Amino acid sequence: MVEQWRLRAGFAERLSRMYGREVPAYTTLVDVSREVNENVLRRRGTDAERLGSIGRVTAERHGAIRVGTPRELQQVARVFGALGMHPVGFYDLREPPASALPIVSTAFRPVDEDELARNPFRVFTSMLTVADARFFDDGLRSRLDAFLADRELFPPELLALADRAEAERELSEADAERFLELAVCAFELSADPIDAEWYASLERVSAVAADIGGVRSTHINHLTPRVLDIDELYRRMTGRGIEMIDTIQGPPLWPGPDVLLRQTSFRALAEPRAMRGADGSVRRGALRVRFGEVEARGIALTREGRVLYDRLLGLVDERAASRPAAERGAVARAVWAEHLPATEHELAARDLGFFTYHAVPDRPADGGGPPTDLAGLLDGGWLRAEPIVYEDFLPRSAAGIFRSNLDDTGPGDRTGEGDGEDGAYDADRLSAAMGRDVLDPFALYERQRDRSLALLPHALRPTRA
Ligand code: OOG
Ligand code: NI
Repeated sequence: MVEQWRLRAGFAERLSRMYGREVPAYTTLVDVSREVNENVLRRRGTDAERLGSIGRVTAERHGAIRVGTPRELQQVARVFGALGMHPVGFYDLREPPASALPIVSTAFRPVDEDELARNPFRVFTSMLTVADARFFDDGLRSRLDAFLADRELFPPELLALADRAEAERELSEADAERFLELAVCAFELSADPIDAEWYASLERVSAVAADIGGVRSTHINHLTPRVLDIDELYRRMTGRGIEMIDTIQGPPLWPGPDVLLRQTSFRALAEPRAMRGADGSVRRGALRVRFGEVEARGIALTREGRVLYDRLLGLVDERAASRPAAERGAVARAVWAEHLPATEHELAARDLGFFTYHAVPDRPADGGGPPTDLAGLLDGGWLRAEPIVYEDFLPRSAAGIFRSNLDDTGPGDRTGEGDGEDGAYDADRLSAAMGRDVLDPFALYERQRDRSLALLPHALRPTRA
């Protein structure tokens, strides 16, 4: 039998092979990531593995897909459910700080520590907000509804196998093979001709809308390896002649602890696609829809830490506004140095970052009893804090990735004002639409931290965590 985590690892690996065949620059990205990771490991030794074993990091990928309706989202959730991946987090890319893309998103990923350690594959999954009157007028909306209702992204055989794998948490070798084959196929770029007029009418609203609702299938639009030194990777990719977007998104490079997520990407390449004209004739066109991205992951921030992070981003925007674009990095570093703890220790003591806590067994006895607060326990050497890696995404970076890779014209071309009732979405409505709970990422990190605290000897449990 093939266990769920092996299905997940197998899926990630096959998807990676398919993507590498079709988007050669992705293979370069994976090769360079491996080189950089090996270097970091040589340079920093076991310290390099503080946020995940090198085995995990080397195999680690995330992908992204986009679907059109709650029904399609529900179906893709069954496919990911088979792989032990659950919807975590709600990202509204229509609103600031992301803004003006007609989609809402979640990420499917494993949630248990041991499952993440076995294979952390995750997929950022977006759904078109067809009912949002700010983007789609009544005419376009009803054409979209009809088009989406008529397509089938996932064949019934795939969904039946998925349901079985989810219920039994394993499949026979033969069923696993068939399931993986069908699943990878569902995310491949289709060669079917595209209705040029229909695609263009959606493109006038948003390139994302056209990518989702203009074709009869879905596709993985990028696959992202994880790297331990993203600045070094950026230099090496540029050195190999691959044109990267101009920035690394997320926190700046600075001497303090790495937190959350830093990402960068290379632009989508124009790929040949068959386009069907109004007269039925098919010609060769080209679309830029698949790209490459790479990321470095840091420590997960607590709710309080996250509020601080978002506030600092605002501060950076404010201060950088009157300066040349090239100075943004320096501005960000200065803001960080001013406001963020420079050490992991302080990040833990101020409860800004998530850690698991462990009793220090060989602490020399010095007569005194342990203090009762977390900061005191850490300062006194009673406890050791191990960082919890951030497993999720950042809405602003996500929007940056979308934008830099689609020739989107932005919010200027919204069709109407106001958010009609039917366009409203939050985590609860997305859960209801999907028939599965969208989990709160903070609650998952808290659970992991609290489990470690519960395992501490009674005398060492801080009164407040
Ligand atoms: C998803 C973009 C978001 C990330 O890493 O933030 C994303 C998409 O382009 O569909 O993948
Ligand atoms: Ni991504």
